[in-house]
This record gives sequence, C-alpha cells and structure tokens, in this order.
Amino acid sequence: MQTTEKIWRNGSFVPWEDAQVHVLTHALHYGTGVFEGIRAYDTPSGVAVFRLTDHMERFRRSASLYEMDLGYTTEELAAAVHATLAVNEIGSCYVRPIAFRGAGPMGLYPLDNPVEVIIAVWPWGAYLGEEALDKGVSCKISSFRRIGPNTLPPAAKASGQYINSVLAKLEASRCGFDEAILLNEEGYVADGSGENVFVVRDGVLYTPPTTASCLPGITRATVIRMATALGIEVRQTNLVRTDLYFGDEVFLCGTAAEVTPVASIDGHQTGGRGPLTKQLQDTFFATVNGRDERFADMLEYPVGAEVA
Ligand code: PPE
Repeated sequence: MQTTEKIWRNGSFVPWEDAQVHVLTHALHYGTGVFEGIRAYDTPSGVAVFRLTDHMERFRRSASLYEMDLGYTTEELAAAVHATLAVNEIGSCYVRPIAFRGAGPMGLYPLDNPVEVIIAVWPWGAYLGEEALDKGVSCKISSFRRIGPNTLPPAAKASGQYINSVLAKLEASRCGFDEAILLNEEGYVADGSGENVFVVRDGVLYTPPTTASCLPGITRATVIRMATALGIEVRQTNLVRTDLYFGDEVFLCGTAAEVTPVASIDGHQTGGRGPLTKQLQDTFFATVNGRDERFADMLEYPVGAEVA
C-alpha cells in the first residue's frame, strides 16, 4: 500500500507512522467501528471529492446505529477531508474516514470507551485491477449468506460487519474467482463483497432493492441516476442467481470498484462490458474526472476554492 504523510486524527494531523492504537482497542476485539470509503479525483477545476456529503451522512447514520457520537458535524468532517487532501498534496486517491471505540473497559458494553475519528488518504488504483475495468471479473456466488437487517444491518457500514465479506472473498479467491456475490437469507442477490450488483437484460437495468440486504451504495445511487438520465429503464427488484447467469451484461459498482464489468458468474459467461455497461462506465468516469457537466453537482470542492 502506498502511504501518505499525514493522517487526521481527532482534529489534528499526525504523521502516518504515528497513527497507532492500543491492542486493547474495543473495535479490534468487537468490530465496533464505522467507516466510509470515498474517492477524490483530479479534475480540471482541482481536486474534487465525489459525493462527500452523502458519504458523511451515511457515516453519521452508521455511527448512530452503534450509538457513537462523532463529535463533529458533517460540514466539519467534510472540511477535514479537504484539509487532509491538501496537507498531503494529493490528487486522485481513496479517502477512508473511520470512527471507532478505543481502549478502555473490556466487555461488550461500549459506551464507556472513547470514540476516535480518523481520516486517511492514499493512492488506490482500480480495485479489482486495471484490466478488470475493460475485461471484467469472474464472480462466484458465495456459499456464505449476506448479513441481514436483523443481525448486522447492512444499511450501516460497520467494521465488524465486514467479516461477512471477508469470508466470502476468501472462499471466492480460494476457488479461483476474482470476486464473491452474496445472496441474502431469502436466497435473493444482495451484493458483492464490496460492491453493488447490476444486471442488464433486454435493455433494462436491474438491481436488488436495499431491502435485499445490500449496502445502500452511493455509486449504486449514482448509476441509477445516470441510467435514468440516459433514458435507460431501471428496476429495483429481487434477483435470483440465474438472473445473473442469464444476464446480457452484469457489472459491479462501488467507490473502490467504480464501475467494473463482470465477465462470468460461477463459470457462466456474460456479455462482459456490453453497450450499456460501457455507456454507464464512460459516463461515470467522465463525471468523476470533471468532464461531464450533467452530473457535476456530485463533485465537491473545498469551500472557497475556485471552480472554473
Ligand atoms: N456493498 C458493499 C458490501 C460495500 O462494501 C460497498 C462499498 C458497496 C456495496 C458500494 O457502496 P458505495 O461505495 O457507497 O458505492 N465498499 C467499500 C469498501 C471497499 C474495501 O475494500 O474497503 C468501497 O468501495 O469503498
């Protein structure tokens, strides 16, 4: 991993190598952290953060589920992200805010442990490999079911919940696949280990509803908005695994994965980066790179910055 110079920690900057935690950190034992994954992009008008406010609002919702007081407003956290980018003099990169319960009493009751908030940034290229953006990835339907609204609610992005994704990812990789797609307890498609799932069939775009235990992805919402604007019909509906096997095109999307085509599922070939996937992927990259005015409102610049 490519490191940067400074990490924002509880309101000030510390050198990357000094941003340590105690081994009895509550979140390390019990997973009591909430986090975000955000991307910043170099644009002709400077460094922009994609849908920063939406990410910070989800961060706040995740924290509230676990009764964590972030101690900063959404605006303060957004300003801290811009400041972290500036102090590290970095352009396109990944941004990782995390709030977690720190060292203090042991045991499951977390409210006596301090909440720490940090923001780190680092260069992170194509999540599933540069080639995947063009050629697509191979996916396996995981034998592990996705966590549900009454176990570990997928509407929150909490650290401990990701153990579910890790199991699925390990299994997929052990079996020779690039990525895992998880079904929910009812057997409907939920999401990838770290991405939402879309299928194209006869020119219509399908994706599971958020009630299917997928993360309410911000890239998912972006793709739905773009598709609608491009005149593509979008249906949020429960999908079964054969809907993916028989899809004309299948793709994954997420902050890290951006828009990544799926080449096969359980060995069933899809159309790869077909025409709709390509159109949405091109629109996505043009937007985040500041080259598509239609969706420019989703790019957030530091307050007071000149936006040409
Ligand atoms: N589903 C899951 C399970 C998920 O983790 C992500 C994001 C998404 C869908 C897409 O959500 P959004 O980023 O809001 O469009 N996964 C993050 C973590 C990846 C990681 O390896 O860490 C991400 O993409 O940043």
